[in-house]
Amino acid sequence: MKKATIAAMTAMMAMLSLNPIRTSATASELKKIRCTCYCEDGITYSGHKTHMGVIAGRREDIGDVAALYAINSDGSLGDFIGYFDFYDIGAGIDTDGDGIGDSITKGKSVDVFRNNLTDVKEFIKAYGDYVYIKIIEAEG
Ligand SMILES: [Ca+2]
Repeated sequence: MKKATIAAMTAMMAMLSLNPIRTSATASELKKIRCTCYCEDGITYSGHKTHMGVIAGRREDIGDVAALYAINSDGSLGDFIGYFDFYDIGAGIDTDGDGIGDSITKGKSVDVFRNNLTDVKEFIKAYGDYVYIKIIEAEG
């Protein structure tokens, strides 16, 4: 092989290794969001049984993944909490005074599934009422 061809191939291979082929998943910007917890066992909107790692969100987020991070006391990005599957939906907190929960459907809050009330209290004690969220959209 000619030196130029080898150099071109080497450069191409270097580019490939630096820029591995991305999956088609895309991630939203980090945003602060109200985060509540629930612990009612059951079948989620998506048909999966409730389990740790499930999160309730907007209907259009079903199938996506939420990366949650704590918020430090100064408002900066805190510890990574975990990845959660948007398997469930819900109403949430009433934000417009009509007596009907709407914060989840409006995308103003998410609801994290915990196994029991103790786990709910631990989550809230550890992270408070707000978290940072990044939504990783599933393919398609
Ligand atoms: Ca409402």
